[in-house]
Amino acid sequence: MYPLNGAELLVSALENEGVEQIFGVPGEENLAVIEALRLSKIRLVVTRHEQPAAFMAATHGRLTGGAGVCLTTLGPGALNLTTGAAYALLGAMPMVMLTGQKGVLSRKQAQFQVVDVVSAMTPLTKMAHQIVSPATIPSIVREAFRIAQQERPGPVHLELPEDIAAETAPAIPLVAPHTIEQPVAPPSALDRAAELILEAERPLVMLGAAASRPHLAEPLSDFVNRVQIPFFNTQMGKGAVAGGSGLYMGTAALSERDYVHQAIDRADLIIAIGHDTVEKPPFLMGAGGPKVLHVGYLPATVEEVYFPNAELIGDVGPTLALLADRLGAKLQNAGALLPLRADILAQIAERAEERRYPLTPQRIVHDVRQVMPQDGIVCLDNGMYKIWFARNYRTQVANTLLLDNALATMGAGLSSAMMAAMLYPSRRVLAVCGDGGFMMNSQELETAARLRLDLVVLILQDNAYGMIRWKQAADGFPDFGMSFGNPDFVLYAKAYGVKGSRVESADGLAPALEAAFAGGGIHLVSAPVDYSENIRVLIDELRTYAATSTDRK
Ligand SMILES: Cc1ncc(C[n+]2csc(CCOP(=O)(O)OP(=O)(O)O)c2C)c(N)n1
Ligand SMILES: [Mg+2]
Repeated sequence: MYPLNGAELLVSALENEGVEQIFGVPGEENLAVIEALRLSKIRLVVTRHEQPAAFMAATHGRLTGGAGVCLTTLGPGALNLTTGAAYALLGAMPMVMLTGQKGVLSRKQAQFQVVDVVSAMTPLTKMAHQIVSPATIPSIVREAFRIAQQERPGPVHLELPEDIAAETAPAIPLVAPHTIEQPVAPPSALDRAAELILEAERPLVMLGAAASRPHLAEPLSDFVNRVQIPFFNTQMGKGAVAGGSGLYMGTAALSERDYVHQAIDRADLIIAIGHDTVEKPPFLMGAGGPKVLHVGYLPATVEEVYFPNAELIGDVGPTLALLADRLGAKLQNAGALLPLRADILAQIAERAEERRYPLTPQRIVHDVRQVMPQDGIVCLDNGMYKIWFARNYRTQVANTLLLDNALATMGAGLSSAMMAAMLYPSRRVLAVCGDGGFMMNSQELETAARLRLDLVVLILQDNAYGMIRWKQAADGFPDFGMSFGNPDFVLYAKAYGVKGSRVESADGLAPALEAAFAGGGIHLVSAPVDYSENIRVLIDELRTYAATSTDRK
């Protein structure tokens, strides 16, 4: 084996971490790493822009808990990772980003393409570090993965200058990873939390973003089923407990005044499990509202709209099991808010089967649910439909509705779906994108086709930045600056050598999706959407409901 150069040592350290694939774009400064990858067990997946490489790596981290890896050259390539870094940082997704750099020991090309990438990455990562000697590679790579993967997970950046990549490395052993168990909450905190819950007359569980960590699905479901307290979730906490369970009260896609807030406003205690305030607030904490018990791996961040009254900090799964032991049969009021459930869910389900063309968002969500099996994965880009999916789509299995309510960037939907399709080739995977967000990274259709993925992409066409048009109207501004034209998506698909079809009637969406999945490969389905429902339901109807609901309190 020895002697290895810096690039080869880096790649063997990545193999040592169990890395199976790396997403990225080549450049002169990472050629040695690419050569080392060619000779390794790791697969190099070339993408058509660096941003989607980061989105894919981050989604690998999100779905598996193991850091995904992306690779770029220096300067322009590295800077194209910044949005992906922010996506992983806010979304708590473990990722390791590797970038090249000109030599540090001599600079034969002076400042050509040189920018201070480590400084640019510092505020966007948990750690950003330049490797200055091959001898440090085994420990720094282990450290990078440890930091990326441990709570709160996120991105790490390592820069490998080309001269260090080429330098002969000393024979330094790699550092073997090992399992680390997190501590559980101490008995005093568990007693206090149990007391709060037992005193509550109308308790409600909230599942936040951290509840979707891949290993938490079982312990969370156990906890909710043992204590029988009804629950709602934030957008990113969706699916953490089977949504079909009789305790599901809804998803807080808006911060206030939605139907689910009937339960939230009446609760006197919210047990917020894994809430991460990177999400748009699921409710606005304030004087006179419910008390909040924060349960998490880390203490709560204190915000104007979130300042818990008590905290239970530790490994969430085992901590919740200990909490449930303490509650046992003593819990009298667990189901106090359950009578509200039927009404909330009925309001949400309204108009789900309406035959209107262009299609209503409610009908789109309904029809997608029809064609997706329980374990099928829907990956959203960012646009108006995200609110409708978060609110109306019911999940039975953890991490089957992937959305970004943290950075909320456009352009990540297709990449996240590609990663899901790579990880779970036997499950149906659907990307849902607006016509704006899809076109931000649509070039990755070529990557998806090259990878021979099975993937359906639903494009919702309103020829506009629909979500901002909705906000603009809601704020009383005239309609301006929101519209654009589109390519013919069926022809566009064809140009990439993938299939495409158009939905042309109210009843056409479900069969089009069904046929697309049945046909296999990549299939683009474009459907026109009628967004007049945005104002009708999410503004007018909810305003009327809020005005009358004070009487019902
Ligand atoms: C990269 C990025 N740019 C701008 C925004 C602001 N933004 C949020 S939603 C949205 C409109 C999305 O349009 P589209 O993808 O067509 O979805 P629609 O709302 O029309 O369904 C915009 C511009 C954003 N979130 N991310
Ligand atoms: Mg649009």
